[in-house]
Amino acid sequence: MEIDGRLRRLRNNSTANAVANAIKDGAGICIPSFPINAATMLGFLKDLGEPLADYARLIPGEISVAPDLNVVKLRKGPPGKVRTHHRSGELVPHTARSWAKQRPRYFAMLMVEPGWRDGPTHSNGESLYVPWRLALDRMRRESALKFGAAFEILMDTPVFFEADKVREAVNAGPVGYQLPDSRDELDVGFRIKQDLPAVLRRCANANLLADAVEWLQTTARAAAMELPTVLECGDLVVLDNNRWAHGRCAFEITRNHFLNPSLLILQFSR
Ligand SMILES: O=C(O)CCC(=O)C(=O)O
Ligand SMILES: [Fe+2]
Repeated sequence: MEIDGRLRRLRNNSTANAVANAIKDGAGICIPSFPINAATMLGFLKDLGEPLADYARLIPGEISVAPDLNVVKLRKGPPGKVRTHHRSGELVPHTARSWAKQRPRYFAMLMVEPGWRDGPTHSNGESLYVPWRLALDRMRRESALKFGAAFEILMDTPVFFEADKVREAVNAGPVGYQLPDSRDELDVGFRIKQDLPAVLRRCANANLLADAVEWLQTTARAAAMELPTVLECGDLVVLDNNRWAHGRCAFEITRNHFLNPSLLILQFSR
């Protein structure tokens, strides 16, 4: 199992089965030079599972570019319609559909247009990927005692929270959960929204959980920032959405009145 957080690069003629096996092995996958075509992407990924509906469709007033795909970052749309799905600020490590009852097993993203990349490191919208296990291991090394208490809170405290805009049935279990094919005691899943610590601090009696989530997330962030991933056009990333967190560094949104053309499409699969 790769615990250094680096993505394993597979050839672009790899089968979905090869991807599933590598993911089972613990790896996060990157397939370079994948065709920039929504139908090809969905056709390839549907062998991994049934795609969950694009959540843009669950947001009133949002437009959907292709069925089952969620387009992020920025793109000049039709006149008068500029999509700004994500703010330019950093996205700290999180998991997809963390709030939802029906959670995707895999998370995939295809880089279409990376936008400006000539800023200092950590300011070009570089992608961040990290297995939660790597963060847990660092936390345990930092303090076994503190880790024991935090891990118990993460694994045992039931909690529910909502997405910012999407409204769908919510999950009411703990943020950490056992996996049927777990390899060791740190090989568990997490459902964590990027701003979860702040959300929890607004709830009654959730401060200890907020502290534990914050420790996990800041440790994951620090680890991911050591290895920011600069995605090239055509890089297709596929992750186990229980075991791996994803995020993104901040980026410049406009320059001389021009919008950063960066665009990335995502797909979720059960
Ligand atoms: O913008 C990105 O690189 C990632 C976006 C993301 O994490 C999300 O939409 O959930
Ligand atoms: Fe995300």
